[in-house]
This record gives sequence, C-alpha cells and structure tokens, in this order.
Amino acid sequence: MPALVLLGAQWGDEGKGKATDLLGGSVDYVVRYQGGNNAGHTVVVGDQKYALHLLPSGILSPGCTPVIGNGVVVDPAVLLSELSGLNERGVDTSKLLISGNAHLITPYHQTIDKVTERFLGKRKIGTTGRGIGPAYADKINRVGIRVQDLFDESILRQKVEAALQEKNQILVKLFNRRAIQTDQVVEEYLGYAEQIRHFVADTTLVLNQALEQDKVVLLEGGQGTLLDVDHGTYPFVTSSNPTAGGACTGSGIGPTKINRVIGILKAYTTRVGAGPFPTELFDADGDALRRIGGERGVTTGRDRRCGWFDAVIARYATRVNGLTDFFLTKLDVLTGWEQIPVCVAYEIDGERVEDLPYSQTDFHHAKPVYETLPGWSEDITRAKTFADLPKNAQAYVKALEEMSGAPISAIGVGPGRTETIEIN
Ligand code: 2SA
Ligand code: GDP
Ligand code: MG
Repeated sequence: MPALVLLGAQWGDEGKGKATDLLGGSVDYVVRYQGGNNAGHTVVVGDQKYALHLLPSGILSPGCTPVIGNGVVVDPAVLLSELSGLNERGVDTSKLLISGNAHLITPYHQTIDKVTERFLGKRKIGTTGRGIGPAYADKINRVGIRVQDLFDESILRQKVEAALQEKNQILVKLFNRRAIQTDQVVEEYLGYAEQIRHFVADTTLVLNQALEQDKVVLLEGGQGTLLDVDHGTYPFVTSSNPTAGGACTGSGIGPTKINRVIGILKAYTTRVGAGPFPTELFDADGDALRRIGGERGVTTGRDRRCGWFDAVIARYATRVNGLTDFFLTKLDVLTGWEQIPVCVAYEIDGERVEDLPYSQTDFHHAKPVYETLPGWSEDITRAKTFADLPKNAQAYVKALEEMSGAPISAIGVGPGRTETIEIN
C-alpha cells in the first residue's frame, strides 16, 4: 500500500490533528515529518480533548504506530512530559518510534529564539519561542545534536562544546547574556538518554519495510503551506518544509510511494505570528470568527488573526503540494453570516492577479478582490451527508472547491471525530 500525506493548506491550525485522528483508524503508521513542539494539534475524542505538540496525532489510535521522523526537531523534555501526560490519561504510548537522525532542541536554542525575537523588535517573526529556528539553523550549519548523539557521552560533549563556542560569543557579546556551560547541557541531556533509548529506531528502514508489507503510512504535517521556509511568506515562516516535499525528506519515504496528498483547508483563514495576510479582518467579523472558531494558539495561547477564505492561497497550496483533495474544516463556524465574502483574486498596484505573487513586496501590497456568497442560519453540526447541509452551505462548499483546484473529500462541521461529512 502507498503512503499518503496530510498537510496544512494555509497558515496552520486548519484542523490537521482532527483529520489525522479521523484517518488514524485505517492507517498503520502516522509520521510527523517536520517541525517540533511549535505545533499544536487538537484531537477531540468523545468528551476528551487532547493537545498534541510533538507527538503524531496517530498516538491516540490504538492500532497505529506513531513515528517522529528524521525531519522533526525534538525537545526531549517536552517529549517526556507529553508522553507522561498521555500515560496519565490512559493512552498507550509504548509503540512510539523516534528517528535517531532527528535533531535535538536544547536550552540554548530556546534562549537564542527568544533573544533574537526581542532583538528584532517590530520586525520580529512572532515565533513560538520553542527554539525551532535555531535548532534547524544548527542542523543546516552542521553543528546540530542528533537523537543518536545522546547515547555516546564523548560525542555528545564534543558536539555541544563545538556548538556552544559560537553561541556563547553571540549570547555574551551581542545579547549581553550569560554563557551557557557545556557540562550543564551534557548532564541534562544524558539524563534523557535512558528514558528515550527504547523508542529510537532507524525509522526510514521501518517505514519502507512497512510499505513493502502493504501497510499504510500517513505523513502528518505541522504548520502549513504558507509557513514553509521555501514556499511560504518568507521570512515570516517556520524553519522547515511543511509542504509535500518535506514529507519525503522528513521521513525517508520516496515520492513514488505517495499516492495521495490531502490539504487541510479551513473555511476561512487564520494566521498566528507576524507577516502579510491579505484577507485579515480588523472588525467585528474578525472578532466573531475568533470567538466562534475558538481561534487561540494551542501552544502559546496567542489570539489568532482571522479573515475570510482566500482562494488564491488554496490554489497555491494545490500547486506547490500537488494536492489530490481537500478536507474543508470548520464550516460550522460560518453559520449565521448572511453574506460570506470570499477572496477570489488580488489587486496589486491596480492589476488583478489570480496567482500568489512570488515577490514579497507584491504580496504585502495585495488587496483581496471579494465575491460575496449567500450564508445560512441553520445549525449544521449534526449534518452527516452533503445533502443534509442547507443549500447555501452546499453552494459555498462547491464554490470553494471550484476555486481551489482540487476536490473536497470531507467537510468538518464540529471539532468531534464524528462531526465530519465524508464525500465519496
Ligand atoms: P516557529 O516557532 O519558529 O515555528 O515560528 C515561526 C512562525 O511559524 C508560526 N507557527 C505556527 N502557526 C500556527 N500554528 C502553530 N502552532 C500553534 C497552534 C501556534 C501557537 O497550533 O496554535 O500556539 O501559537 C505554529 N507553530 C509555528 C509562528 O506563529 C511564526 O509565525
Ligand atoms: P491543527 O494545528 O491543524 O491540528 O489545528 P489546531 O488544533 O491548532 O486548531 C484547530 C481547532 O479547530 C481545534 O480546536 C479543533 O478541535 C477545531 N476543529 C477542527 N475541525 C473542526 C470543525 O470542523 N469544526 C469546528 N468547530 N472545530 C474544528
Ligand atoms: Mg495548531
């Protein structure tokens, strides 16, 4: 059986956790392929709500093996606390596999993340402060510490020492901070080694063998397409590749093994952190979307910026990810609006533009061109089939599908597992 990818089609928080959990019952492996504990994936099972950060959402499906792939950056303290939190709630986490090649987030990465943001002032990215960017920077700079380094004290010490040489210069001279001691980091990280050792595996080998044995592998993205370091609104992005290509490099599964790429698409748009956002609302509608949609960061608790649906972005996500289909989420949040504006194109310096501009300046100047669709007032949270939806809600979904460039195969009408309409 082939692998499939599930990723965010906008700026994250589209409902990937719920969608992954929905598919969790029918797949054998769920793999996180990038990001780290900057992610906040919510899964609601009955009256239980789970907020997952580093762990794949498949951890809640008993038949599923959760995998942290090589492309993820792992904060071991967060890993252990997330695992114990789930264990206390009766979730079996014993099947977890962690790639020995995944990189580690250390306290110095978090410190650098936070002081850099402070230093940038008004130009800050609005990161989650979890050390994600600095950990990926070290990976690319070849001074990162990997999970496998935890099991060789001498190598760990050498690598931490080398990494800290440059960092301490920056911390002390540029940011006026105290130097971080190698011994302190090494001691803390050796303390994690034995607690983590039994999870560590050659996950690329495991996953490819599983595919050969006809198992189904779901690759779960964190963040979203527009936060991709290559394809997003750089520099206001995360430091990894949430797009479909990242699923291959972050798991070691080749593109020929993937036969489905699902884009999770919210029926409106949100963004957390700084950066351009053409359909952002600063009025009562924006406040209402935030309140009704519960748009608050799952990791940091920050209010999310809210705006109308942007079809230019959806088309872009289809293109750069090669999406096969969309899951449209949070349609229920739009219930009650008489008219719902949808951005169909941008106006940039007086010209109508249908495709996302590659130029950062143009994107900053993009003004949304809206079409207005009629809304509905009926409660749709109990709808089980497409036909159960009010006519105007059906028309809204169809219009979005037409504008976005790929079929919509499921519709979310509430946060719960069963509050989903599947379209065959
Ligand atoms: P970072 O910390 O280096 O990855 O931040 C860089 C940008 O990426 C954004 N980012 C996110 N955007 C949406 N959701 C994310 N996860 C949390 C959630 C966010 C939270 O589920 O709500 O709790 O604030 C996430 N993670 C990173 C971030 O806002 C920066 O714009
Ligand atoms: P993720 O990061 O993509 O997994 O999304 P988040 O968990 O950060 O944010 C999505 C929020 O929307 C969570 O609170 C989910 O429980 C909720 N949610 C997901 N799908 C739906 C839906 O169809 N309707 C409603 N009302 N809420 C949803
Ligand atoms: Mg989230």
